[in-house]
Amino acid sequence: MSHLAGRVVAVHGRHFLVETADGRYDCVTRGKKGGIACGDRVEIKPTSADCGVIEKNLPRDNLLYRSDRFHTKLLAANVDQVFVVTAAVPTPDPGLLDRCLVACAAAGIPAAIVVNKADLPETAAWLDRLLAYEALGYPVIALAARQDVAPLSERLAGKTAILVGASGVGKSTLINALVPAAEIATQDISEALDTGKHTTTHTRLYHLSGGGALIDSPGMQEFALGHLGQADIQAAFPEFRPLIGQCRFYNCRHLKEPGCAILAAVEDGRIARQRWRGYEALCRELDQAAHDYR
Ligand SMILES: Nc1nc2c(ncn2[C@@H]2O[C@H](COP(=O)(O)OP(=O)(O)OP(=O)(O)O)[C@@H](O)[C@H]2O)c(=O)[nH]1
Ligand SMILES: [Mg+2]
Ligand SMILES: [Zn+2]
Repeated sequence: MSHLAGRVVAVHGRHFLVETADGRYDCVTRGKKGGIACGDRVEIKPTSADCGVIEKNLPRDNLLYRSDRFHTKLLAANVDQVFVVTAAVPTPDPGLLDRCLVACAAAGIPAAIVVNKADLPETAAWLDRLLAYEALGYPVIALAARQDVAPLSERLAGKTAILVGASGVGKSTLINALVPAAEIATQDISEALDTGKHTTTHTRLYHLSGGGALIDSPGMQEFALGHLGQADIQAAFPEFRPLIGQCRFYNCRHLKEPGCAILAAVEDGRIARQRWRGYEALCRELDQAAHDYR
């Protein structure tokens, strides 16, 4: 059989579900290739009616991933839009949100913030905190997955988008509402059955009836960004941009240097201290990695 072009729609360990014009194939890679993500475009060689081998990974437009010193975790490839899903309950972690946004900037993928569970009274205070993000240029979309997903669906047409965020914010519930055929198990059902949480464990792409695709991803607690350099980190903070070049030292890292324009802005409140702390933490991790490497 000749080769078929397809797209990876699910990753299960070393198995990749690949969608082609000729149907879906459960594929493995030849040898120790690895490095294949949900959303990747590939060429496969079918070995039976529904199994195959990935022969070639086609060039990517982009790749969203996490990495620490030991592991690289590919989230998805060829994504047009990232929605960082948050909710006021369970208590949100602004540091995680910042890291998600940094990862998107580094991958060159537009990011928007979704606030799910708008039906909960705690949401108002969380939306207040997110006004600062709106001012930075990130769209903030508030909705309740169980009531009305129109505010999100109108932003999806024709695109490949991914939902990322902490566990329990409602990513899978949103996808079930947007893609009725998805039928992903969410936490509610399992709570009733008392069989533990129905947390998502695999990344998976679902097609939208109006064209486009939406990727569900497992909830994350942390977002390590070991692959980023100083320039990537700095460029991912839009509020720094107008001040770059105004520090006393041309190679200022904005950590504790005298005459730093960014530290001055943190001091007088033009830049949120919490955001700068996130920047500082990323710089420290970078230094630590360089130190360990020596
Ligand atoms: N009140 C309220 N609860 C919601 C809403 N959307 C989802 N939930 C609940 O939030 C819980 C978690 O939903 P999931 O969709 O499983 O969350 P998830 O983000 O996919 O979680 P992981 O797969 O672990 O990453 C479930 O009990 C949902 O019923 C909403 O709009 N309002
Ligand atoms: Mg889920
Ligand atoms: Zn500086």
